Amino acid sequence: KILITGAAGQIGTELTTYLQSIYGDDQVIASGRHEELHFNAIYEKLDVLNAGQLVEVIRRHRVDSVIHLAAILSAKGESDPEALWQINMNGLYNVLEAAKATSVSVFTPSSIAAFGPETPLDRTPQVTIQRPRTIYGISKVAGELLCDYYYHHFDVDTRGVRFPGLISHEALPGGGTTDYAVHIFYKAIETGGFICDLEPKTFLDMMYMPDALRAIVELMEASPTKLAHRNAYNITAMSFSPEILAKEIQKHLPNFKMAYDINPVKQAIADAWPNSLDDGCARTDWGWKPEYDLPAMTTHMLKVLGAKLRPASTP
Ligand code: VAH
Repeated sequence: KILITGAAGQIGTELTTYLQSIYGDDQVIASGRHEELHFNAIYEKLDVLNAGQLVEVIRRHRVDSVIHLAAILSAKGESDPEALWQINMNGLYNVLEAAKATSVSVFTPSSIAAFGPETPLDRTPQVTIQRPRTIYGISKVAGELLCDYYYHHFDVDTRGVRFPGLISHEALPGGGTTDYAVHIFYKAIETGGFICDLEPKTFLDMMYMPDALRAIVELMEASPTKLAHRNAYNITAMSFSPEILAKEIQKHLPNFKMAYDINPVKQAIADAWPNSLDDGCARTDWGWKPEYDLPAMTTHMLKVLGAKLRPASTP
């Protein structure tokens, strides 16, 4: 059985449903700090800072894999570094200690945020300089190293990927630097315009949520003998800038208007992140291959949200 922490988050919301469709509802235990979930799943109110509760839930449900998603994201972390360190590091430490005690495997995502200004930003290699300057990025590098430590020293089966910005239409992201690439779709349909908080030519790696969910399952199911790396594999699907995304949306909504009001904190973070990742190791070791490019993702996002949201009143 699979335990998901942070199951009400942007990834967790869709991952819960996706894993239920693959393994069956009774094989997936969603968990989070909220009292309840707003969708159908076996649910445990669980604080990842409560180590004893983690072990109890794992034992009671006979969990054998934990997908640890509970975390604070980059931009929100800069406004409260102490809270981020508590959740992102002590939460992960508790999950790894629980895994050591119960022999469960652990998937936890890293991020393109694990790279910094000294990292080669184009075709960023799998193994390279990692000196991020955000507390989020620092927690991601420390998390990668801690997960590798538990693999090498305690034989805990830890695996992870470095996610790029994730685009989805179910749960909104919770305070990331790449959030503009999600909100733009909602605003394009609701108001016909969007005020972007990153500069027009800011290139960032991005991925559509269906590809991200499949990557988690494919890595978790990969034979250990194929994994030259553990924490964490570079993976990407596309790289674009706000102005390129706006042009792609205008192919569907010709009247869509893009404006800019730069958020200096997010811009500084984005400028230190890669423009494009080299995900060759993931492709070679466990057959990673994205299915959604920018046109396909844009078409699908506008189709799903167009059906869900009230379109902009026609002028
Ligand atoms: C963030 N969406 O912006 C997250 C992610 C690669 C970005 O880590 O913080």
